[in-house]
Amino acid sequence: MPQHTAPRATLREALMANLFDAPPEQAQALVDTIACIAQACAQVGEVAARGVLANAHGAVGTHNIQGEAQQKLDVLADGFMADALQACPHVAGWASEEHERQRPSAEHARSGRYLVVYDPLDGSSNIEANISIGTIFSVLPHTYRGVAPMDSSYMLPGSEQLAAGYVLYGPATLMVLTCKRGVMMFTLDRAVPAGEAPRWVLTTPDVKIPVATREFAINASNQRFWEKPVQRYIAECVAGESGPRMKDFNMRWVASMVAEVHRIMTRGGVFMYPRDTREPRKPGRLRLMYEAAPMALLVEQAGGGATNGTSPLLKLVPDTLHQRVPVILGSRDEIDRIVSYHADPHENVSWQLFKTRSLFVQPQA
Ligand code: AFP
Repeated sequence: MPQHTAPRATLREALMANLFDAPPEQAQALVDTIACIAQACAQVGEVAARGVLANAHGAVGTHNIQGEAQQKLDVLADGFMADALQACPHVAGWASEEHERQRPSAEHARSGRYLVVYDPLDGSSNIEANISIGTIFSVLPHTYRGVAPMDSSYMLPGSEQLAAGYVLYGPATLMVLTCKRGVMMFTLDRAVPAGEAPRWVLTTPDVKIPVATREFAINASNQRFWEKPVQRYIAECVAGESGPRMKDFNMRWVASMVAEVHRIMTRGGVFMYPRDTREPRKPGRLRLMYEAAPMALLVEQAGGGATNGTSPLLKLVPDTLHQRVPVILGSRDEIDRIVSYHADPHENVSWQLFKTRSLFVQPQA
């Protein structure tokens, strides 16, 4: 990669340029809000990078609304986000994976123009294994400005998001962001003069997801619970050249959605956490408002697709803050194919690849 010489744009500079067509006051308010979130994520990155040295590993002994054991870093990250949003004059309220209900701002509940929804620490099960983890956020309009927000104020389809992003705490700390004018990628630059805060600089101005791919990500241990269209799609990928796809595919699974989506943003691919038959009343594992919807907006803005199998994720209207949905997203060609398989669920999958070559060898009768 050629050496970059021109000074890189800062987060604020890049966002103001990106929002060139928005009314200046609105643009400034959105930039200020994203800058607040970015600063909180830089703090999370500092603690995550220090790990046990910052006493950031281990569980705190409590469980969140989902019944998941809360990790120290979950709670720390949630605290950094809440403090930053509380201090932001444009934010009326926020909702987090770690709290059952939304929380109105102490000062700006009526005047704030935005609501923020976030997963403070995605991939908690990977913290102690030092595998990439992340923060996911979504900025919604506070439709009933002048009235303090309630949980119902957040029940907007993903298409109503004004901005969405994730921060990946990996070898580098990266932020991938959209304000519905394409997708930008920033890198946290810690090489700053002593006493100065690390700064986000623009490193990829226009992220595009390749339309074709040979890479899929799914938790294969759940295969027996998948529905027919997903069984068929994965079986055909695994069959590779000797199957109907006539090309080989590779598989990945990190168990951190942020890391999976980031890989797709950089080189294409498909990520699937589909509906399965384990708990018919639970349509999926991932949460609509702070996992599926923000990732769907990013992926669609980068030229990819995002669906629950039968409907674009951005069209889904939430009923509750912690609602779960099936998630299938990534390179456009594959998403269109998977949607077509769902549109024809009776398509016989008699082409039993399992008998030929696969991880999923059927037990002999
Ligand atoms: P945690 O934050 O509880 O680790 O869950 C991560 C996640 O929500 C998402 O990031 C992964 O894609 C998915 O769950 C991993 O699920 P499996 O544990 O079934 O692999």
